[in-house]
Amino acid sequence: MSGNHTSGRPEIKIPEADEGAISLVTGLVVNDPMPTLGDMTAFRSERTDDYDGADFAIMGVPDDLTQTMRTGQRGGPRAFREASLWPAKWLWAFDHTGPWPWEWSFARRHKVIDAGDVSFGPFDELLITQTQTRVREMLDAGVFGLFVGGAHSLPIMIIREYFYKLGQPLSVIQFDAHPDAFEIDDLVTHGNAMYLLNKEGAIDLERSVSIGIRTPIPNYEWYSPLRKFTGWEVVYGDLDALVAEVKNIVGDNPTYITFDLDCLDPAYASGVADLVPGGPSAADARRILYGLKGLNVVGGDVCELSPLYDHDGVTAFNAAYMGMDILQLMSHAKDEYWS
Ligand SMILES: [Mn+2]
Repeated sequence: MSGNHTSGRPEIKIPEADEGAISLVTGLVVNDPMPTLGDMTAFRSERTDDYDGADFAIMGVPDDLTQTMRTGQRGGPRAFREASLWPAKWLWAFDHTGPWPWEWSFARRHKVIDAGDVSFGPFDELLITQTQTRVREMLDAGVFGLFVGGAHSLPIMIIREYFYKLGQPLSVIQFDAHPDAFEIDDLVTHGNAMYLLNKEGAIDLERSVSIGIRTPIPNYEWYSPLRKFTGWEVVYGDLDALVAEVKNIVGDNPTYITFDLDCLDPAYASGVADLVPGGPSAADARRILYGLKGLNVVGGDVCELSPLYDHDGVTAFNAAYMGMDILQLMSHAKDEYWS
């Protein structure tokens, strides 16, 4: 290298825009780069631990220590963040509408932050204490969360804290192939959330539902009040009637949506721990979620995403869209119930 030739090089002309940048691909003026560019925060939200002024936060819990089937869910939050950049472009693209089929964008209407991941050691119970501590901080700041798993033990730790904070049992809408009702008292596992939360008084089973169940339903007396929609009721049934029944059961109670991705038929979600054919399509699941608009949704999670088994990344994409839909429900509920 010798000499300096910069004096002779042509000027680079940058396209002008009133706001944001111009996408050189679409020609649209957008505030957001293409999904393949930039930092991987959830839905392009700001990565910060500062809850000041925030309405909603997304938090990852990269745990598969509590998983007994196929593992790899510790990679779930990262895969979710990357996939979330695709629906994110629709959150920021237009003023007049939200991402299909929603009327507005939760990200434009409310302040949403990416609160990062819960941190814990590889072998110890810090998973539980650290997760509950961080959820407690979030709720004490007046912020509601979308949580990304991680194994489906996640709702145990989160709904506990919602119960303490709100001071009343929550309604749960559980999307799942499995009841998660094993009577295991002393362990936080991916298979006993409904049992433990009911035992602790944190959920109101008579005002809760499970959707997509297709493994044996235990004959426990405590479990009988819960309305359980089987996989086939979802696949072959009338979804409008299903949605109406769910809304009737839940009413206006503070509601937490826990979405175990194995609720989806394995055709739409290979990247999970325990696959059971006979579940709804991604389209049917999104139709149900959209139908729940108007419920008092205060939080939710998307669990069991294991990138190790996720062919084409389609499970992660579906996880991101289900997560977006849950945040849209929270955005509607915020305006209706919590403003
Ligand atoms: Mn499950």
